[in-house]
Amino acid sequence: MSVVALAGGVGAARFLEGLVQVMSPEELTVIINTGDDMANFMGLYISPDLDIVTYTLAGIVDPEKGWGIKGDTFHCLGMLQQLGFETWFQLGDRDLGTHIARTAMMQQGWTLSKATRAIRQSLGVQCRLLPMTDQWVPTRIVTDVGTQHFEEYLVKRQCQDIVEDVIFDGIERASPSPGVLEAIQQAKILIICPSNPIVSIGPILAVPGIQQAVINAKAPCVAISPIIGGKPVKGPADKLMEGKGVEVSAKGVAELYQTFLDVMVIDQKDKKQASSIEKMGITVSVEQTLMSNLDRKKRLAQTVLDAAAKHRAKQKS
Ligand code: FO1
Repeated sequence: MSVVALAGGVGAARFLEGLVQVMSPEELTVIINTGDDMANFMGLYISPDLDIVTYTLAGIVDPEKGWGIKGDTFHCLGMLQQLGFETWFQLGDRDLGTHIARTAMMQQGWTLSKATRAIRQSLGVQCRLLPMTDQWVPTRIVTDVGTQHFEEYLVKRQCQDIVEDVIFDGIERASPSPGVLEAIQQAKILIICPSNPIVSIGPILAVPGIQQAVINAKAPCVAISPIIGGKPVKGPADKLMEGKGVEVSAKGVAELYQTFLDVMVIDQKDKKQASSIEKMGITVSVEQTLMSNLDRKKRLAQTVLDAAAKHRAKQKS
């Protein structure tokens, strides 16, 4: 039963942690956002969402932050600070090992896809992790104080600036990385993880060919709303949705996905939005979507698989 999930960072990774407990990981392909990537951060190629998903599924992610490596030290960063380098992006010593390895592989001519596969295999992650594209397509946030890389907006400036627009720089020249379109076409279930719809799922769908593949896919497509009670569980999804003129609600997310979405899993807090989402032709499943522990993650994942199976059975009847 091949399952394909579109994923961004922390929220998606937490959901995937439950998913790989309720299905065999070898049958799971995760297509991951690379719009957060920094191609030359102190000489390193940094890919935050690839690492968040890889570390989480490898069981080594820092559980509180949701990124970086549990128990990591920051001696290298301390020295860089002493040498006058900017250290707003907290790269731990073990985490730096990954960035150095990936940068070295890519300098030897490996694609991001090939480097990602080598890293996840070394860390014992059994499911397939595919960057959305092998080209660098940085997400840039247009704000009232100028245009900045997404990580600068999020981490360096702590989301203090007003979002006027979001640009996926160079995305029109990008192509899906090897295996992405085939995985979507052959999938039995497509899952849109609970990630920021604008800067995590948005870039993936903006890579030429991917959104159309999702629309054309035979598989039922199920999304979990990343917005609960009008607020994101974590991160700036509200600020980015407002910046793009999208209602900050489960319904607003459903509108962004309505060209391909079959089922939307929303939280009990948002059950009154079910009817307006159903009017878009999307089946709604009202659940406990806050993933506060592994058991909740597993149950949510099972709910998603069951909802997809139910939708497919309905399609056949
Ligand atoms: N997020 C922060 O808020 N502060 C950081 O210093 C930080 C460092 C960092 C290092 C590696 C990595 O893979 C992710 C990191 N993140 C950090 C998370 C990242 O900024 C975002 O959470 C993702 O890019 C969005 O999904």
